[in-house]
Amino acid sequence: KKTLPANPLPTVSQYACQRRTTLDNHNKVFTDALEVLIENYEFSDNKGACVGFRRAASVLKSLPKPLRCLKDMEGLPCLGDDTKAIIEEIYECGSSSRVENILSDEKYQTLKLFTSVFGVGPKTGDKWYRRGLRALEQVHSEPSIQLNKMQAAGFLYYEDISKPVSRAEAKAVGCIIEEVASCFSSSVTITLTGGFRRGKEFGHDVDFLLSIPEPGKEDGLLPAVIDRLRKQGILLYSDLQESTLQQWKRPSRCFDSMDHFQKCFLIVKLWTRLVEGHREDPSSRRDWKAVRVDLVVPPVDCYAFALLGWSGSTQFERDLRRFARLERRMLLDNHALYDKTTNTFLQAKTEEDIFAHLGLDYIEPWQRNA
Ligand code: DGT
Ligand code: MG
Repeated sequence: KKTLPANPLPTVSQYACQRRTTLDNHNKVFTDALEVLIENYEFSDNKGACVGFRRAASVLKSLPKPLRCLKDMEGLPCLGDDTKAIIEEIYECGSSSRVENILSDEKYQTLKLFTSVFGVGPKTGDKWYRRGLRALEQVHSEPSIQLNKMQAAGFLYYEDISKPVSRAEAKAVGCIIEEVASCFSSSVTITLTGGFRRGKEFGHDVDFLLSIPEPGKEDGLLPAVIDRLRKQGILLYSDLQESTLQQWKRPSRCFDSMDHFQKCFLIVKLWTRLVEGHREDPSSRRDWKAVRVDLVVPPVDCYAFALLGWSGSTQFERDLRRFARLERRMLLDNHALYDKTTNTFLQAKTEEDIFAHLGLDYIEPWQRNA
């Protein structure tokens, strides 16, 4: 007599770029727990442990239904013994002691707080922690601490930029950017990328790709945009990074290296009356909100690669690159796709072209929430 598997799941690929991951996460109890571990390993710069747990969490996010028993984990890729033990404990006790210990750990709590400030990464956070600092007010009133320009803005606008940005706010920001960019050139197009392109209702910032169809015409676009925002009195912070594309040779193996496009990281003042669906709140002290905005200007011939690279999720991007390298002997980054077998660059006008070069089924942006 044959017995059927308890819960037959379709075969799941080890690569996020071969899975469709919507925002509908049926295994949030488990992925939330794993994300605490990941964050804690990021704080201690344990890259190896991060990789394993990130892949495991990403596999769980892609599943079409909740894991109902331990047997459901059989045959799933990327679930190491540590992950399985955590899932098992959550099944049995409702929570994981390893995760609970981290959540109540003073160092974890403090680093989470410090790194929630724009411009403060794990290294700086750890430095402040080792000096005995535990609260943002303590950092701010410590005379021996020199904040850089980015961190100073991070503290100044902390209340606003630590709050999520809504889709309606992102749209309103888009209208402002579109308006100021079109003063520079009427042929500028603007595309919302990042989490909002993947269908998220809230984000930590708003990411846009700006593009001009005529090659070379994009020089000077961001300085002009920044200048106009300043003149309108709505520029609260700007960090302009000029293009370093000349130094770029071919895709690098390292995901975390930033791309070479002209880009800027901004904080803008968004008048709340410009936000659709906004209702006057008489108790509110201000009629504006500070919002983090990233603008990126890729040259036209890189546009599809930039769009794919800036749409995320970060885990989806990592797995696309890993897939390209290990399964196709190709190097992918935000600028290009390079075939190491033929030593050629593969051109692409659209994201679909890039998936086709890689021999992958096309994955829609809202299915990239890996
Ligand atoms: P959010 O803003 O928290 O809702 O989430 P996302 O997915 O919009 O994340 P965000 O804004 O940090 O970045 C958007 C995408 O841009 C991200 O999925 C990948 C790309 N990106 C951002 N920073 C880097 C980086 O340092 N290196 C590379 N290669 N790509 C990056
Ligand atoms: Mg974003």
